[in-house]
Amino acid sequence: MEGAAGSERVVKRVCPFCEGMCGIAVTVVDDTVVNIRPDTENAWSQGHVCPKGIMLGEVHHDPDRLLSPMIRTGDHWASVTWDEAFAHAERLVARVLPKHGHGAIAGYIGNMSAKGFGSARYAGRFFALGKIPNIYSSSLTDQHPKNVVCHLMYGAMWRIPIPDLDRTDLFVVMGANPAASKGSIFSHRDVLGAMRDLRARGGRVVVVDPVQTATAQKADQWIAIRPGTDAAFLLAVANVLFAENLVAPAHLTPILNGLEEVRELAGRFPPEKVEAFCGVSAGEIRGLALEIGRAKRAAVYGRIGLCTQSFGTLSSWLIEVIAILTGNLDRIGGSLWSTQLADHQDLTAPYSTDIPLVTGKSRVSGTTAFLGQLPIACLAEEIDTPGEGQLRGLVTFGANPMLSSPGAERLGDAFGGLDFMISIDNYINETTRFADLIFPAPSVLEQPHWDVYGWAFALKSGGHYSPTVFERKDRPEEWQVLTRLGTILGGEPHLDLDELDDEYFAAMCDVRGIDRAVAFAASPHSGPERILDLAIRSGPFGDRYGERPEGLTLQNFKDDPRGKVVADATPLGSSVLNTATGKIEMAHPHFLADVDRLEAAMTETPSPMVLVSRRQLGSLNSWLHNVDSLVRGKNRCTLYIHPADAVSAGLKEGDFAVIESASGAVTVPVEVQTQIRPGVVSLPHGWGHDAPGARLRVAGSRPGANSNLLSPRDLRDPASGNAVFNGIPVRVSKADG
Ligand SMILES: Nc1nc2c(c(=O)[nH]1)N[C@H]1C(S)=C(S)[C@@H](COP(=O)(O)OP(=O)(O)OC[C@H]3O[C@@H](n4cnc5c(=O)[nH]c(N)nc54)[C@H](O)[C@@H]3O)O[C@H]1N2
Ligand SMILES: Nc1nc2c(c(=O)[nH]1)N[C@H]1C(S)=C(S)[C@@H](COP(=O)(O)OP(=O)(O)OC[C@H]3O[C@@H](n4cnc5c(=O)[nH]c(N)nc54)[C@H](O)[C@@H]3O)O[C@H]1N2
Ligand code: SF4
Ligand SMILES: [Mo]
Repeated sequence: MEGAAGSERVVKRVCPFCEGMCGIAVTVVDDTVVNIRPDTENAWSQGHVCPKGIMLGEVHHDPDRLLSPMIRTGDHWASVTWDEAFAHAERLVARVLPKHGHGAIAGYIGNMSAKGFGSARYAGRFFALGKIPNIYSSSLTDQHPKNVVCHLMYGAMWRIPIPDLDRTDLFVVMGANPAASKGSIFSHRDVLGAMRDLRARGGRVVVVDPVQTATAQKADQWIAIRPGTDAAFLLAVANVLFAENLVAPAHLTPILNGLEEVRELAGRFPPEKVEAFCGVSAGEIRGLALEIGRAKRAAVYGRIGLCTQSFGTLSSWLIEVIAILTGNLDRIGGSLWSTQLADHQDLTAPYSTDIPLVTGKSRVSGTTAFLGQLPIACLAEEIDTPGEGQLRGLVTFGANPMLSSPGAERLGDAFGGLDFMISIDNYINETTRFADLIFPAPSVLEQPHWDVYGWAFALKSGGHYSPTVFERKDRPEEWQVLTRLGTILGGEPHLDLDELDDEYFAAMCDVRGIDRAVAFAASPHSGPERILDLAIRSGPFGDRYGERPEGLTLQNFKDDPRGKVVADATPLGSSVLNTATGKIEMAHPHFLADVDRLEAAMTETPSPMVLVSRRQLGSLNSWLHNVDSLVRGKNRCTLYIHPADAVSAGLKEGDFAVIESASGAVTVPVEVQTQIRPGVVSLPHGWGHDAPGARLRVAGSRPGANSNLLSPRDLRDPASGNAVFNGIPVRVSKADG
């Protein structure tokens, strides 16, 4: 586990930043990380790694990273003790709670709240203890359309099918770039390597993307679709499948509702009708449809480019429809559901499975909340619009909405007007600079790790326990911080934390049908370790606390730093389904009702220039730009533009361009690229680190521009409320001077 040579030790663990779940070996001398290398012995990743995992030491040692709680008075920040911080939190909450109640408090959970050992297991607990009724999250800038789709079709919003890349014959990638992102809602140790293996065994890879990404460059075919038109494209694919008698739901037939409705709908979308809209010839659409229909096994995968567009729900729905029509859903080599070794969802997720699709309307604009959450764009207006129910207090948690969401300007003003704002974060950044109080989260190396979301979207059942590299005796553990802060927000600051945790654990034992007394007796630890142990032991491969002696416990993973992969995913049949009928609802009226909007869009004159987003290997949304080795070298916050468009705009490589949309303008250098569809430009998100008051010295010295200043607040997918970052109409011109 740990080898010692003098003061040197090597700790094997996993990088938590993305679903790659790479094993790394961290060499530490005294209190300093001197080297990180890929762990070739890791049972899952087998030595795969990217530049971010190797830089975990720099992230940990970043001098701007917060080590103690911070209180803001005006522009001044003071570092305080934990006791002072909790006392201050009580004072802050008292500004709102007695007079306005919990309805005036909101939470905003971001991407990083899901990646910590404590936070992944206590985020739901925190908001429950805090009695916070208004929860906003980065889900509504991400996969919410998929949640809506799986909720309606399968009765379970997190039962999202995953492409079985290792066993397929045809892999179709739409709106995803695993070469940069490493796969999303699709955990794989090495997507590009698996694409290479697929092609070597005679299979094919097709990428549908307005940009010929590094993934598309490794594919057999690139289809340069016009942004925001995938729903029409996929309806035309379905049209051809029906027309050519390639529809064969096979094993799904007995559990399928809605085939006739889908047949009728697809009949209205022959390839010839959509080719101009999609910017893809009818021949190319037909060719792909025939290929999908005739392939023995095909996996069609759609991700962020499909979710964060105007037709996010329709396109995400149609990805499922194509899999069902061709019998590829729940089939080896098609798309499968995962079987987790340590499923936490019923234990800790802030989402309930028994939730209606529509959960309310917003106070100010009457916007629909789907599955418990309002669009992010509603947050600013709910804060800055006076009246009964106005939001006056906010907690942000592992989130940087000032860079990651639309409408940053109004959001910043709104944050400035709150009665209190508390953040849990590692930095004073573009968002947390507005907080009155920041609780520092532990660094990756200051806590154990067991990936929750990675394994949830993996087609292998496995697990890996990462030990803490640097023990921190001077601060409470993160779950304790969350529990304590939760009680303060809940108006019950004097509750006993250990008792609360025992209560929480006992309730989880009940969920899993485990005898409480047995579980308590077998669990020396408390907090997240105890929950993880329960998840493993009561899971499909667990020992059920001794009932199945050959089964697994957390200790088995602590004893083996390589981790374990114990099974490949297999079809799960109707056991996954939780719909009222017990069947797959392929043609839910919620989807069909949105088709008119698509048909209307097809008659509109397209914008001559639209913007899409892109990810970069060295970034993680907005927050790794303070690591010098990840941002050194040439400016990465550039606009990709096609040579023909560059000529029209009078731009050449390296010139600065002004990009304007209905909501704002940014200025960045251009990179002239043949690998992009004419009429489309691409910007990375997560830049724009020039906010006054942020304490990010490296990022601030190479700020880039915030691409979301170009994302209009009112542009969203109305069927899910999800934000739109792709297909935004823009104008590009040469910057003065
Ligand atoms: N234009 C455009 N915008 C996008 C996207 C896009 O493709 N294009 N993608 C969207 C997507 S998919 C997402 S998920 C969102 C992400 O949106 P956010 O979650 O709002 O953004 P992040 O940059 O991931 O912010 C992570 C925050 O967590 C903090 N942090 C880092 N480590 C920890 C930790 O251990 N604990 C805690 N508590 N905090 C920590 C960081 O300092 C940072 O403030 O962005 C969305 N925005
Ligand atoms: N290095 C790195 N890795 C990350 C992240 C990161 O910021 N950096 N973020 C993580 C997060 S939070 C997420 S959610 C995942 C996302 O992971 P991915 O889904 O793989 O996201 P992207 O790499 O942004 O790829 C989106 C692709 O969609 C294309 N696209 C845009 N509009 C359209 C459209 O209308 N139709 C089609 N067909 N394509 C379109 C874009 O050109 C782009 O190539 O990545 C995760 N991994
Ligand atoms: S960021 Fe993802 S791909 Fe990179 S090392 Fe970490 S887990 Fe692996
Ligand atoms: Mo995301």
